[in-house]
This record gives sequence, C-alpha cells and structure tokens, in this order.
Amino acid sequence: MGFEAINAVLPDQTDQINRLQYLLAEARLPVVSVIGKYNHGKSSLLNALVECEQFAVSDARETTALSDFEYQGVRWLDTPGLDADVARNDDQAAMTGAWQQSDIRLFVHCVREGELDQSECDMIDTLQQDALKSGRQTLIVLTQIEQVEEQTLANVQALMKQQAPKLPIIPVSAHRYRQGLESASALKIKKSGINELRQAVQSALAYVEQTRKDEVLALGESLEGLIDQGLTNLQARLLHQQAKRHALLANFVTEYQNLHSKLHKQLNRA
Ligand SMILES: Nc1nc2c(ncn2[C@@H]2O[C@H](COP(=O)(O)OP(=O)(O)O)[C@@H](O)[C@H]2O)c(=O)[nH]1
Ligand SMILES: [Mg+2]
Repeated sequence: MGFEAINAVLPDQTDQINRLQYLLAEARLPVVSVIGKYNHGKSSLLNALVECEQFAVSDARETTALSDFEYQGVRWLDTPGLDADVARNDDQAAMTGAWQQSDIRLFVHCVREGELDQSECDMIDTLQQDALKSGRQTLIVLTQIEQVEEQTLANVQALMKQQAPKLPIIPVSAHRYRQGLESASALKIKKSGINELRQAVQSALAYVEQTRKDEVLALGESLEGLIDQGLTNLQARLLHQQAKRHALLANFVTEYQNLHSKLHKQLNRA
C-alpha cells in the first residue's frame, strides 16, 4: 500500500504518516532544528554552531521559510518564529516541515524576556508529549546571556527550571562567542557557553540512529493498528452503501413494475 492510499484511509494521521515516510525515504543526515519566538536569537545561535554567517539575522522578522545548512555531518535547520499573532500560512508550512524533519530540537528563549510565557510552555509541553512517543530530544537554549547580570540569569534559569523541570537548560551568548573568535579570547569563548551546547548536542546526536529505528517500528505498529481499523470502517461503509444501492434498485424495480402493469391495463382498456 502506498503512502497516498494510507493517507486516504487515515486522514487524521497525516503527521505520523509524513514522519514515517520521511524516515523511510533514504539515508538522511541527523537534523538539528531551532524553535522559538521571533527575535530570540535562533538564527544567530545556528550561525555560532556552524561557524559561519549562513542564516539571516535581523531585528525584523527575517526567517520566513525553512533554511538549512550541512555542517559536520549534521543538517542544521532554521525556522520562522512561533508567535501565533504574526504567523502566516507559509510559517505554518515551515513549522510542519521542521516538525517532520527534526531529530533534535533546540528550544530558544532569550534571557531578557524573563521566564517562559504561556505559548512557550505549551510548545514545550507538545515537544515533551512527542518525546514520549518518538524519543526525539529537546534542549532549552537560553540566549543573549551577556545582556543581563549574573543574578538575573540565575533567577531566570531557576524560574525556567520550575516551568520545564525535565529539560536541560543551556545558557549561551552567540555575540560573546563571535567576539571571542574575533579577538581570539579563549575566556570569552568559554563564557559564551557555545562549546557546552555543542557537547550537549553531540551527546544527543549519539542516540539519533537508534531513536529513528525505534520510531519507525513504533510508527509502523501504531499505523498498522489504525489501518486495520480504518479498513474495517471502510468495509462497513461500503457494505452500508451497497445495501443502500440494493434498496434503491429494489425500489426502482417495484416502481417500474407498477408503472408497467398500469400501462398494460390502460393499453388493454384502450
Ligand atoms: N546582544 C545580543 N544580541 C543577540 C544575540 N543573539 C542574537 N542577537 C540579536 O537579536 C536579534 C534577533 O536575532 P536573530 O538571530 O535574527 O533571532 P531569530 O528571529 O530568533 O532568528 C538580532 O538583532 C541579533 O543581532 C546575542 O547573543 N547577544
Ligand atoms: Mg531567524
């Protein structure tokens, strides 16, 4: 059965079906994506991780579609912001694509904004629900830390730990990292946190191959059950339609016979 046929039987399971299709397509590099609100520093963070200015950075809403870059055996994926009030249809398409393709998600939050807001908590909840099914990992990355005092950073981090107790929170500054590289300052690079983040991503990447295999099996099993159920429902619908057609046909035959005998009677009378 092809994926289109499965989609036709299970129209509610498009996300699962697309993810399975993506995983089965061909040998794919592990995918690390960023996710978070506009202007929190997603593109800048990716630039630090891939060590070049590959992703467009701006104070205005810049990234409107997925953009990706291969670096050190990983496909790094930039996404538009999450903010529902300014999101457009193409943003939605991009976010769906990122959801389908990502193995590891970096949830980006800027420390200047304080604790997570409701929409961010909801997104983290969704990611954690997904992790239970797919095994895909999320790391929270607290960005732009050079912009606040150490105490503020510690306070925000403590609040976020309460909001998302199960996820690691890694504080970073993409700007400090870049300044460190430009001025060859090992201290600035160290204090940027980017190398700690790199290590955390490397550790998560080590699980991707096995996680994908487990995910394919789990998706296959779950879809198999749903397909069986879908086919049974389809059969029942067909039988119901057949019965309806039979009833219509029987009705038609009776009406036709009545008409026929009426005509006969009238012809005999004439
Ligand atoms: N001070 C400071 N500004 C940053 C840092 N990272 C990003 N920015 C700035 O924040 C703005 C938004 O950054 P961008 O990476 O485009 O955010 P995105 O919309 O989440 O992709 C830009 O003006 C960046 O220069 C950082 O580590 N420190
Ligand atoms: Mg961006």
